[in-house]
Amino acid sequence: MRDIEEPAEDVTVSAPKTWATGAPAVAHALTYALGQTSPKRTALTLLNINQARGFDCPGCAWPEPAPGHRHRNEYCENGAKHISDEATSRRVTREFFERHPVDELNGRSDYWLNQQGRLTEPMVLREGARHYEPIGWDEALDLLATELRGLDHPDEALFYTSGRLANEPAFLLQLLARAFGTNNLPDCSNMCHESSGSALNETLGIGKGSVSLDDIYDADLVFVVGQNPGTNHPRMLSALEETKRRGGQVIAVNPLPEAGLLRFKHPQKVRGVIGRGTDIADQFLQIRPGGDLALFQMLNRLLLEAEDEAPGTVLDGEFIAAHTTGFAAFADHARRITWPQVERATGLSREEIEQVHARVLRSRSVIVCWAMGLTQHKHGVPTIREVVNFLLLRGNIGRPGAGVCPVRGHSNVQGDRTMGIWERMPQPFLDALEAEFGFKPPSAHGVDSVDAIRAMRDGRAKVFVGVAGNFVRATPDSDATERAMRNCRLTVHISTKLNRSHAVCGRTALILPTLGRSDRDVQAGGEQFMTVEDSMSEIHATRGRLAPASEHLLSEVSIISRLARKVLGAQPDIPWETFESDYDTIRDRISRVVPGFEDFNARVRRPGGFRLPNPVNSRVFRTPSGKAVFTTNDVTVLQAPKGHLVLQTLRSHDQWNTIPYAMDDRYRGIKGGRRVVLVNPADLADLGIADASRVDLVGVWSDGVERRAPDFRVVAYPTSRGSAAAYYPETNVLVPLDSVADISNTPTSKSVIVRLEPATV
Ligand SMILES: Nc1nc2c(c(=O)[nH]1)N[C@H]1C(S)=C(S)[C@@H](COP(=O)(O)OP(=O)(O)OC[C@H]3O[C@@H](n4cnc5c(=O)[nH]c(N)nc54)[C@H](O)[C@@H]3O)O[C@H]1N2
Ligand SMILES: Nc1nc2c(c(=O)[nH]1)N[C@H]1C(S)=C(S)[C@@H](COP(=O)(O)OP(=O)(O)OC[C@H]3O[C@@H](n4cnc5c(=O)[nH]c(N)nc54)[C@H](O)[C@@H]3O)O[C@H]1N2
Ligand SMILES: [Mo]
Repeated sequence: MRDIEEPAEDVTVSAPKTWATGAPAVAHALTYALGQTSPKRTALTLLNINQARGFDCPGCAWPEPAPGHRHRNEYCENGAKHISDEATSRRVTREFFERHPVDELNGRSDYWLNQQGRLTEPMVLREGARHYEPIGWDEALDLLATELRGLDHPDEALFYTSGRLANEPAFLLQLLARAFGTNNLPDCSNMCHESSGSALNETLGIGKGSVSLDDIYDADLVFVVGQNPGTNHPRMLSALEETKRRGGQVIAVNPLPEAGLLRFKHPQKVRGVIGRGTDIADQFLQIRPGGDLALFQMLNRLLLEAEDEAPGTVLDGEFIAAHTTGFAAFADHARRITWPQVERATGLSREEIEQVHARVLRSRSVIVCWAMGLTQHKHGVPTIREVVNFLLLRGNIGRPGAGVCPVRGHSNVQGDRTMGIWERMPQPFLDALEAEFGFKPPSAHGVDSVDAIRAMRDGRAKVFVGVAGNFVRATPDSDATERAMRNCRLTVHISTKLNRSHAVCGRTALILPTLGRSDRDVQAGGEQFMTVEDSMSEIHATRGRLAPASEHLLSEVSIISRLARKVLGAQPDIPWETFESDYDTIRDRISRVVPGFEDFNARVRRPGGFRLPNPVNSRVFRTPSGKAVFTTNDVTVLQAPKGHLVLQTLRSHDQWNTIPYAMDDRYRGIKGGRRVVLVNPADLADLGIADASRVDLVGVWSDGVERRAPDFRVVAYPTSRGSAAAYYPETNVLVPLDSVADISNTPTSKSVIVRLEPATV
């Protein structure tokens, strides 16, 4: 295979697309797959995605239809690219590390590092060395165990995970951390749906979505807010197409006219490939960033006023009286929101919002879906609380076709939380661990991702262990984070592919290569499978089918189990060796610790698996009052100072989180480069900046530190006034570490105040 070259930035721009998917998407996926591996391996890989006896697509957490209702190709263009990226035939060998010293790797792009292929054997970077060198598994794990045991306090260790981890290794990792004595389990969710968890736990008593796929199909009205499904959850478009076919409507709320929100051509149906496709959004609200709280509060005021006019016909009075608290204070507050406030916060007209209100009145059942456009703002938690208020008013919780739908990102990010990957797991979970394993887990909360960076920066954390993920690129304030990582005594990454976190490391560093989702996993007890939980609480098995990328790889379960034996010894008495050889024995333990997993091994073997109960769907709310909670939330108007813009950092069509797969963003009409900033033409005119000119993005934040992302090409683009958009992770350098969402501590990646300066390079 030819050498990988650093991609050149040579941007061309055409008009954004008004529809998503269809035949070109299938072709794009196949081209990427065939660039990574052979046609045979491509076929074997793609045909096993999301089949009942295959593996779960790691592309996103959108659920699969019930077995029997799946397409032979139940995956999307981007899922296929993602899995081909893992199934690549390219390999990173010890010779590679001999050729490339760490300081060189450090200067390489995320794209180039990822394109080198799968990691093949454990490597160590010894203190003062310039190159990673091979190390045996035993020695590598001894090195890590010795460092962990030598710490003054278990809280000096950090165990980061990303939502790629399946349930079994996730359960073992939190067990290891807690038996070792720390709750320091930061995860990618801290930067993702933490605001959803915070808001939903407080108001509904459970931090998860309540709807199923059938609910989506049956809803009269679905809101898609702060989400770009055409790129990030393409299979969601098939579900919305079904909603429309059954007579439902869709309202999209977004600063950008994203292709998938407008029109959709189903790639696996004839009418999708050759026809015009389905119009998805019946109404598109081009909102200003951060305006959603004001929008939903005004919708709530309008509902309250409609009820005044026709008492007993608009609100679900019975539901409110029987199942909620806080209504009076909420209503009093919501009634006071004014049109000028809402128009300023949202940039929407009164007429548009009244039109939405009319649709809401006509709809018996309503669902609100959302993703990063709501969660990654300073007021992300109050915004989602206001969404809950909106649904509670008409009893749109706990009945068919209605409910909350935070659309998760990583394929098992929700499952990891269920398994105990959380720095603040509630006491009943810790008690259940104690009862099952006979040790007392620490009860003091651990650190989340942002606090983990602070802890490393301040020398309070000394050993960083990352299982999956790419911590230094996923986190905010890249310069500060890189300094923090370098401040560690030891950094360790359990990974499938090379990324920048391997190059920006502690004084000593380990790379521990592991099996991916698509790799066959054979242990002493025979061939193993693992399990995952999707965005709608469905639990099912995932089985790799491909020959592993190298004979030296260990599964995540093996690595964690072997490490645990070295770190913990025989105390407490946990059968790590048995766990490693037979994953059923892990599931037995899970079934006794985690509610809803009774009879886990039997139920997960049924085709399609099973769904975890969500008490909200029986209108049981596990809040302190036992009722759903109405809240009062103050409206924020997000406005950049004169001469500045509100920048959101988002994903292109050709990337998977921190990893670009190619330099294009097809639906937005961008080709050949990632250093672009999308700005409304009227704002460009106001700022006196020409389309296609080159600028630096300069962050403005109260600490006075200048944060600069150099050399971006300006693209005049129909984004809402006053806002701009550019890709993550190139722009993470602009997100201040201390700029976080209230309550959830999530970095405010969707509202970074910047100005554009002529490029300095
Ligand atoms: N192909 C692919 N699939 C993925 C991923 C990937 O990188 N690539 N990542 C996975 C992960 S981990 C996640 S979390 C999800 C992310 O899925 P998304 O949340 O769809 O991802 P983003 O690209 O961050 O897009 C945010 C969307 O919110 C809009 N937005 C920004 N600010 C606001 C606002 O204030 N209000 C409103 N209403 N909208 C706003 C943006 O214009 C954009 O359309 O996707 C998952 N799936
Ligand atoms: N500015 C800005 N920052 C953001 C966001 C944003 O929108 N804007 N989004 C945030 C969000 S939503 C998220 S979820 C985080 C994502 O943060 P992370 O989850 O930390 O990042 P990923 O890019 O998904 O991690 C990719 C790496 O995971 C490893 N990997 C892949 N598959 C496997 C596997 O099966 N096993 C193991 N052990 N390793 C594997 C590979 O080595 C790969 O290089 O980023 C956050 N950061
Ligand atoms: Mo995410």
